[in-house]
Amino acid sequence: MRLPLPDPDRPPPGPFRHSFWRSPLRGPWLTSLLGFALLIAIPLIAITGFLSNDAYNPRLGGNSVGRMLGPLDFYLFQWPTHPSWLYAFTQGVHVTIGLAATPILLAKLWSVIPRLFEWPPLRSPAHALERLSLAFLVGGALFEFATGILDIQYAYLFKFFFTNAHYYGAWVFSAAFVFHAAIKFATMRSALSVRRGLEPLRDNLAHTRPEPQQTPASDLIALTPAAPSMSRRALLGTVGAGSLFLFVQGLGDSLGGPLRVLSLLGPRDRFGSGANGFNVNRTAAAAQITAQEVGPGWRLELSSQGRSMSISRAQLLAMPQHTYDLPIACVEGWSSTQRWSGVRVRDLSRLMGHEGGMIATATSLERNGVFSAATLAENEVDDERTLLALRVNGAELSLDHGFPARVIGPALPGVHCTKWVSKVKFSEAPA
Ligand SMILES: Nc1nc2c(c(=O)[nH]1)N[C@H]1C(S)=C(S)[C@@H](COP(=O)(O)O)O[C@H]1N2
Ligand SMILES: [Mo]
Repeated sequence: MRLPLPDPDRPPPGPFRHSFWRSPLRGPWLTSLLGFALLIAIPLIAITGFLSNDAYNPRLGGNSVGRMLGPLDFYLFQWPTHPSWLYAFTQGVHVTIGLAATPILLAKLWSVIPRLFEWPPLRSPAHALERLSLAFLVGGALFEFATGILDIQYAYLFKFFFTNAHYYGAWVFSAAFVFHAAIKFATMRSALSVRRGLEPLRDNLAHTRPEPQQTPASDLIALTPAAPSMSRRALLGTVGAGSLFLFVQGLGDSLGGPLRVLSLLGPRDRFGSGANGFNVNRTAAAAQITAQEVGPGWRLELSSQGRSMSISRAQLLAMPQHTYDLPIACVEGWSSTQRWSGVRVRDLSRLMGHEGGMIATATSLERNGVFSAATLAENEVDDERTLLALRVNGAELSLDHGFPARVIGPALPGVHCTKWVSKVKFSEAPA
């Protein structure tokens, strides 16, 4: 008996038939315009994402990224400490542009959906390769956007470790994106120039027609178009308005301060009602910090190359105190600038007999957290603004913000600002 092979000229009924797709709005111009917007947005998101990996400093093993420096790690330069808002800026761009690009991405996927049902599914080895690259492109985009949005919304629906999954996903997506942009660039340019840029936006609903067919024929243009239910400018206006809304609300979250009220969809406190008057990321209760541990018996253990000493909070307060306005800038895209006071980490390293050039690992009293230890690089330790903070905004540090002592420093990713510090260990930087 012979198996019936799929007939290349007779697709099964349903979405595999070209006539199934009837929107008169689909066509190369629409897809190209959306593609053009993504061609600007995606590289910004990707570059700032890879910069975040650099700032996390994977060279300093297991540095809140859950892994050692590997061949795929983007670590090209030592993350600077100037300006102090650098990480707030790069990560704000990453998350805010990422949110704003989401409606554009969804519209772009809608515009090319007939291609998901191409018939025959695989025509030749070259065609198979192209479809595989599209699977990585679409799968990578959906995975990166979905995991990123779930993470900033604190919706940990996934069981894997976000940082690693989002990072390796970014390599897959970026590679597929570069490949796709390279092979489609000429098509995009000609689709946008044939219909003279934004000209189709002039058509109101009554004048909305399918895009003129070209040679070779475009499979995006409907063969049997339905009557339009909205014009192209209404479609793009809706996408643009959604994108603008997400941009503004993301901007409010990343700039912080009074603008935080704009973060309408963010899960974080918008009105400065947390302890010390600002947002708390993980409360002391959630981290299971006990009153006993942070009571009068608390001591800071300093260690370096086999030597160690322990000092009380009163002794820390007796050391020279310094005050700086510095942001906490979280990977989730929000930032919050406060006036921090405390002891320079550099002064602690001097106490241990070092002139500079050491790295410092701060360990928290928190036991099971992923973020219970982080290592500061040499330039971060040596910067005079890097503090073991004891006070904030002129008041005692609250338990939720890390009492008795926490790390804060210029341009540090938030995750390196360890709270409830109990140990600081100085070591030589790895070669
Ligand atoms: N011990 C400990 N320190 C921590 C964290 C944590 O969960 N545990 N979270 C980090 C992260 S991811 C950020 S963004 C900041 C948030 O500081 P805040 O809660 O004072 O706003 O603290 C950092 N320090
Ligand atoms: Mo964070």
